Amino acid sequence: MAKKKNVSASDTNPVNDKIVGLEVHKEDSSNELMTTNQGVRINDDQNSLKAGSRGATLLEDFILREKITHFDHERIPERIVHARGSAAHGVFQVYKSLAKYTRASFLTDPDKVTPVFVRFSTVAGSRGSTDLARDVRGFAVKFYTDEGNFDLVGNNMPVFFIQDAIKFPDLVHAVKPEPDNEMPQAASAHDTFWDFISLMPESTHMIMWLMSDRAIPRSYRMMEGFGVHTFRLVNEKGEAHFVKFHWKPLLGVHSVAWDEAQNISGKDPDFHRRDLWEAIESGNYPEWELGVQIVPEADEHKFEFDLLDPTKIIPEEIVPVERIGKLTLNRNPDNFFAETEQVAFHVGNIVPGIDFTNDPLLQGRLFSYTDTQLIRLGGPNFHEIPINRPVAPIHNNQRDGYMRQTINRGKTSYSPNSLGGGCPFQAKALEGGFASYAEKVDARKVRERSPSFMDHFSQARLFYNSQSEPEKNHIVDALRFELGKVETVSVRERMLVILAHVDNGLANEVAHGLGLSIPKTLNGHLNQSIPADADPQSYQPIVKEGSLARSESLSMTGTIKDSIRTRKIAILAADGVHEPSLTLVREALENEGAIVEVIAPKLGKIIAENGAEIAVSKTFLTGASVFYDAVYVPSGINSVATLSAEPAAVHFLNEAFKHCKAIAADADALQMLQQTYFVKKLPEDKSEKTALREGIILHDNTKKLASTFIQAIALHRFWDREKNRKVPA
Ligand code: HDD
Repeated sequence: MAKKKNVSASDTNPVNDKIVGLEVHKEDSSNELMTTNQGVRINDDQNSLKAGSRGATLLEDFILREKITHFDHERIPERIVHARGSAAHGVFQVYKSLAKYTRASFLTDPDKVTPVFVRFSTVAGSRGSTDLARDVRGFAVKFYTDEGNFDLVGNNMPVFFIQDAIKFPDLVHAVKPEPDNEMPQAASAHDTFWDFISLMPESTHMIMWLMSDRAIPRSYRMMEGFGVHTFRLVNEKGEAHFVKFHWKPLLGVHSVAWDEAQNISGKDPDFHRRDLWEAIESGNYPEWELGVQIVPEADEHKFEFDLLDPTKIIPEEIVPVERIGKLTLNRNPDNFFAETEQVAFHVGNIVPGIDFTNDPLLQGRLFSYTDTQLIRLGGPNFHEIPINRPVAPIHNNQRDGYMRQTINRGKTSYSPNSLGGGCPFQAKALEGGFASYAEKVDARKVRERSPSFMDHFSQARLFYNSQSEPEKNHIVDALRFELGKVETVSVRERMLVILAHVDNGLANEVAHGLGLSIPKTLNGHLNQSIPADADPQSYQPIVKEGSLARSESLSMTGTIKDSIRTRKIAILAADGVHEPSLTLVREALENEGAIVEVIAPKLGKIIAENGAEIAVSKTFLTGASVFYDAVYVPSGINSVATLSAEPAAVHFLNEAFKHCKAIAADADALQMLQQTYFVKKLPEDKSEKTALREGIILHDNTKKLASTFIQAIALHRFWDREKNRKVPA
């Protein structure tokens, strides 16, 4: 049990109870002889057993049969949603005891280091689809606490599309590739998705998030996570508080541009997977703080939205997020299938001190996750798969079933029993036994939606109004793109009506791009999700203004922008480069924790002006500007001349400009920039202020260039560049 600090998050070879537990299941073939699954040594793995060297293969070849049979069964069904994912091991540690709110041991003992396994994912695409799809990202954390597994199965957006789990299959059918032709892959930009959304106004708030840049993160390491639902924390005395869980990345929240995302999807569909893997391999352990918004039970009805409605946030201005602990990912899995693919999360995996609420989306999820693992992992013993085992011991009377691993001893597998001495004993609350929060329930059974769930637009508007100008433009562009791909005009029009309920300006801009105008009246009701015998009026959205005009934390503008740690920077160079400049800038960047790669016309080495040899990381064929956060062109007459004549190098710069990245060049490298289309936009003065406004750093003093460049990269992107929207590359 992980009671004491047996690991520090920054250990290079971290070991914790879960890692030790996994160890016994590991196999390593180094220096071993090959065997069958029965342990028989194999003498020839190249040829099947035949009747003569040109004869038919013999059925008795048990080596061939075993190998092919296993191969034929190597695939399991992919997850119906969140099929595409990447995961890592890590640890969680709380800063100070939360005993006031919860009895969960991993939240009350600051000395306790709890092993975790975290899986990030996209939602709609298949296992092999691109990481850079416009989509929600899953953020699922399995805490192997000493009181059992707690799974926080969240997303990188704090709200959801629907309010009731009964609509989940409809939502997923609508967003998945269309059933007749299985198109498009990993994309919501198609008719069925928007048809459904346009009939379900409750999805409007989530749509704002999905159309924002949050849906195209720069890295899993640079996105927030949210538990979405309101949960309960329950303390030793049985007192409960409502809680919303947040993950706050220590590298800030950053996204790529949509055009960049589409480019990356072609050039490296594994971009996020690779980024996570490489960060951990290089010791740049991703970190998040766990935040909680806590609401006393007595305040349940004090808000202008319903705490049980998963399409609503609690604005941080109303209930601040308290940061209570840190998650560090410090170890890559050894085997993708065994760990990342077979991990089974379940929002219903809770521990004493944490409990559910009546959020109808959460309630439905409580059924779905076990059910899906039964088909996906093939039986009721998936909890025995090494990655799913708790570090807490398991003792109960469950037995047998497909692939049972545990060899339960003794005669009794029932309770009560006397033959087994009554074992295993039920645990009293004082012994850590889970007791559900005794919420009072006094109600009629009905299929209804509470009127308190019917305000679908005020928080969508709050989100939109909280965005910066560039962020708003991106939402308009995203909607024009998505609805532009929709072929049915009536669907587009219905969406315009929904958008007009959020913001007229937004709806008009989208309409303009679609060559439509916002319909004056809608044929039918806004909400088409109405029970047959209900009064349609009682299901229509309540259109009202929220009391908050803006909420800072909804925009990415104010996120952390003071570090270039783990950012990837390209240096464009060729033979004849001025080595001292290159080295000075490279070292300055690396000292700040950035990853620097030299891109040249060919692989191998380049010979600098002073004869120094510089190793090349990528060529213009294998590297592309979309893989980097910024680019630097050092001086050196021959190098600059070669690059200026290289269309791929010029394209590299043009594209970096288009995607609003920091670009630095030695004054002597100006010839190179003169080949670009943005030459006319080069800043006239070389002051630091201008450089940090424009994101273009031209300097004859390389030291000054380096320091300004570092500040510029930390700013992430210079979105204002998009004001002039003519940005070909
Ligand atoms: Fe779900 C997977 C997150 C609503 C049914 N969900 C899944 C995963 C995440 C989420 C992160 C991937 C876990 C992993 O990496 O293995 N899901 C959410 C969030 C939701 C949500 C944040 C709303 C707040 N989900 C939701 C509903 C249902 C499901 C309403 C069904 C009623 N989700 C599933 C599932 C999946 C799943 C079908 C697919 C694979 C799996 O569970 O293990 O059961």
